[in-house]
Amino acid sequence: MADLDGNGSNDILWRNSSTGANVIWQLNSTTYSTATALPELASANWVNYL
Ligand SMILES: [Ca+2]
Repeated sequence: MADLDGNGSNDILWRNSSTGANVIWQLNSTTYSTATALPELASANWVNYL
């Protein structure tokens, strides 16, 4: 996991490898806070290492 928005709590990045869709779950401590959808990447071959 990684703190993607810099608020001090780790966030979870989800990726759908078949559609290229990306979603961030922002966590407040260990509690789900906000889901943020990111623009889809054209290629489903991208991989993240977070
Ligand atoms: Ca965060």
